[in-house]
Amino acid sequence: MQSPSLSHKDVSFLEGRAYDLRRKLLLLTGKIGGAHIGGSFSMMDILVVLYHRFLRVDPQNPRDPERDIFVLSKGHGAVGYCLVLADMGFFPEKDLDQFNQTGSRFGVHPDRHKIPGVDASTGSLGHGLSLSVGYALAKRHLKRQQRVFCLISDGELCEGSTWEAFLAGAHFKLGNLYVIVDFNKMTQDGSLAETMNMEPVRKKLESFNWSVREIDGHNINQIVEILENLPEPKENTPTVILAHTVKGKGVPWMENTSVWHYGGLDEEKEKQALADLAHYYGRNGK
Ligand SMILES: Cc1ncc(C[n+]2csc(CCOP(=O)(O)OP(=O)(O)O)c2C)c(N)n1
Repeated sequence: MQSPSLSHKDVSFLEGRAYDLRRKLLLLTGKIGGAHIGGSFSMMDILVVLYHRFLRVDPQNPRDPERDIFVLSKGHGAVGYCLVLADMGFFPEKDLDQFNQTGSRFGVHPDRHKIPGVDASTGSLGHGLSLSVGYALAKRHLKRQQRVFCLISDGELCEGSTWEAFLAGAHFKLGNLYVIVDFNKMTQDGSLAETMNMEPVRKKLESFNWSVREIDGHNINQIVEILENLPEPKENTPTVILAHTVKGKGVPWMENTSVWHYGGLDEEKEKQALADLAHYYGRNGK
């Protein structure tokens, strides 16, 4: 279904950004020797829509006290996240040539003290949601209407601290807290079902008194629609969106496998990946 506020031109713009950023990530991977491709590709469409249409952030004033907060709890997705931040103008894209290189401000995980636009230093899985609860409590205490978004991986559902934070979010009635689960059903070592079966995830979250919604996390229309219809921050129930995604989305041989959780690309593989991505987007190599 097409969101009423979204024209075909808007959809093709957003899809274009997602394609371009996936492409840049493949090129960067070749350049720097390796990167977390799988989990960056699974969350890419969500990040593009969030940043281009919803988050109230100002690349010229990254610490604007009136901004919405975004916490990438799955910090290993930093390479994809930083490409989105560069695309938004938080820093020059060229700087990312130093990603994860010795002495660079861009480590494999994001550092809020070094990267403009990053609100939380993450990478040790299972902590971003607790940080977000703190942010949401603080905004409420200050009577500010900003929203706090937190993107977690499904692997983080295996962390006890994540569930403590879900408990706290409901207990403190944090309607200004919106969690998106990048639900790609894959971890670093295999499927989530094999690693730690978390089903039924929806029922578990509902029993923690969160409002639960589900979308296809690669469908631009669905992402826009769900974000457009979020409850107001003044409400009493926090929201969690289960975004069904595919690890490695866009390059068929990287999809649904933990092999491409982190990987490098030689010249031949890079060429193949770029061609397959272009084919997926119907771009014929452009
Ligand atoms: C506390 C902690 N334990 C282990 C790791 C190492 N690690 C990095 S990514 C990952 C799991 C990847 O799966 P998931 O979290 O579902 O991420 P996604 O599939 O979205 O990339 C692990 C275990 C870590 N970063 N933090």
